[in-house]
Amino acid sequence: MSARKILVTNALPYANGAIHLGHLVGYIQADIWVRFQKMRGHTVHYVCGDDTHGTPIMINAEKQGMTPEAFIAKMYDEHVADFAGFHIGFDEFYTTNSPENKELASSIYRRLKADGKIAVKTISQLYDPQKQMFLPDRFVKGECPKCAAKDQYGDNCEVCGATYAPTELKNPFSAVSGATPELRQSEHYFFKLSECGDFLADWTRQPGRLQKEAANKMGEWFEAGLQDWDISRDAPYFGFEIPDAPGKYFYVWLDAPIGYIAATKHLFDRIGEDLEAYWAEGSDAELYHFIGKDILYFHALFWPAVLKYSGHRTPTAINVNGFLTVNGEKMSKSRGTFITAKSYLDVGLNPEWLRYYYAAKLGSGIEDADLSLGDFVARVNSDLVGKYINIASRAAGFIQKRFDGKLAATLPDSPLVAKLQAAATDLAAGFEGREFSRVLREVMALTDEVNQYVDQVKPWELAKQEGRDAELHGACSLLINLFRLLTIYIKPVLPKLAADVETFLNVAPLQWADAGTLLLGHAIKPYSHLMTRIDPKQVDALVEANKQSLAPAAAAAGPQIEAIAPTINIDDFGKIDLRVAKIIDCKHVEGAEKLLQLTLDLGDHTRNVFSGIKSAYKPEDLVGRLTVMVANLAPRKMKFGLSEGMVLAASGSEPGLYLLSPDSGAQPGMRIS
Ligand code: B3M
Ligand code: ZN
Repeated sequence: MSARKILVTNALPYANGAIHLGHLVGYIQADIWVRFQKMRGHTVHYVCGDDTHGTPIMINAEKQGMTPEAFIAKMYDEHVADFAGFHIGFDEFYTTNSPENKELASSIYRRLKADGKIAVKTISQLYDPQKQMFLPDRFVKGECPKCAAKDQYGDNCEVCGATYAPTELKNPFSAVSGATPELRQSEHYFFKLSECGDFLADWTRQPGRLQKEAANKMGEWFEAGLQDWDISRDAPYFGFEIPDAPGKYFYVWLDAPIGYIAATKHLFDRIGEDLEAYWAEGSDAELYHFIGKDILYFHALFWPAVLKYSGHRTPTAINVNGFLTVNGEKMSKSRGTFITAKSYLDVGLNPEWLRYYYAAKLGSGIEDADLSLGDFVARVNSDLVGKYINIASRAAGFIQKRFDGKLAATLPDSPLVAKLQAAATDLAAGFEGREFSRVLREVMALTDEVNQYVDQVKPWELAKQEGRDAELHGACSLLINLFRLLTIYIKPVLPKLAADVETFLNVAPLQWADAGTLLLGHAIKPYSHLMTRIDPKQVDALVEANKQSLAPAAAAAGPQIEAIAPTINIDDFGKIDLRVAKIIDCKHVEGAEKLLQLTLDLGDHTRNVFSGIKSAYKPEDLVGRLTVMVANLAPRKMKFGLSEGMVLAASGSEPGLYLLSPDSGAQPGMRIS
């Protein structure tokens, strides 16, 4: 098999937040695939880096009283530590805020412009007069134009699901300063994606380019028609200024994927590899981007077109992974399942337990993966400790104590050697195709067969019987060899464990081809414990830590107090009829991520109200409580039914929603004034 030249990237994590277990699905998947390819002897470069530009980072840095550069430097160190903690073996983890990326973004822009792919258009956008900055959609808030729900983002309503332009919001306000935004015009620079349809249609049709689900999604986007892409943002903006366009900056998503090239350049300058051999048009190297399904649009439309029309090669394939759910639900801060990578490591959980569990869930498709915490404990303890480690622990002691640490020169006849060696081909195909769940199922089936041999041959019985040392030596040497073969097959998933086994076996780092050989008459090292079982209490501690871990962070950073709304007079206030209401029933709303359905008792009648407080409350915890509602709000027809009022809850800049409760003694129907 000829050695391949392979470049692999993962999505560049925003330098705006901690790495969480959801992020790790894609990183662990790519890392397993890279490790497998390196075991096969291919030349593989694995690059990534922090995605550092844009308004959110600029605003967050300001909130923390830091320069953006200092803010992203701190986040960089945290991300590097998190990935190292999970054995994500990047050859280069760089940053988009780098001189290489600045130079590359400018030169790519210039080539697109020379190719006539850049247009300048004047657009209207909401502007914050107080902060003197244009506001991205997510930084404008207001009342939903469809259902009048308050405090909705500028692009979609979380209560009724409507999507709209920020200019359609009622009573809009800047999420940065609270000021009322003004509509202003500004020149923007566009990449003419609308002229790239034929190339992109052909590019996506190439076999192996995209998974089926991704290709179908592309079809929908082609159907909808490709729109030119606004690649500029006005000052103030943390990013790279566009050449010959003072005050105009590259939109973060223009220079982010160019960060893949910049990270490659930074690595290749260090190791003396040729950048053009991997990134120039006509390159024979393979290029794979591993990404989450939420950023497919950028990677399967904008990015290949930008590469193509700036004289670069295009990706060989885009490998998309689904999202993570925990215990069957979206990760949730209130349930403590929005778990950061650091908190997983801090409670002492072995990162390879998670690597194994994710791999056992991952196939080549884009399905979401569920981390069922109970199953996680059971599966890791059963598969890794109960089955795989068990083989070595049953044999190693006898080799050490009875045979001076030396394996037998010949092995007893057993079909298992041939079977496990023959599995290498099919398992390699499984790893190549990212069918990790199938690979591990097959490896565990082989492990079961080896354990059946252990139960048949019973080394511990043989050891007690006179004159059966040769049999004991042969059986234990066979088991150690079978254990070595299994280790080769799970090494991409469990690199640290495999390294410990290599030390125990006293062998050089195992490569895939080593499955064709055996250890005969070979001296091994004393066996030491290779992996402990998961203690369920550690997982409980992890969930608890994540319920609390967000509160101290908020306390440390200090909640940001929202600006007081514009002044009203007492008559305005008098129009609002606030009442004490008793929650007499409360249910989840099928298909709504944020809503609970409340039945409220107002003394002489009941009301049906939908409320966006699901993230903070379980229905069973609310029944029987008194709360405060706006009783004379016009009923709202929503996606899930008619909502006859609104309950009041407090919220701030940090996560958390707090339902208002009147003092004890108040009765349903009482008016509040
Ligand atoms: N930072 C979004 C994300 O973290 C973005 C990826 C950039 S990859 C060039 O999912
Ligand atoms: Zn709405």
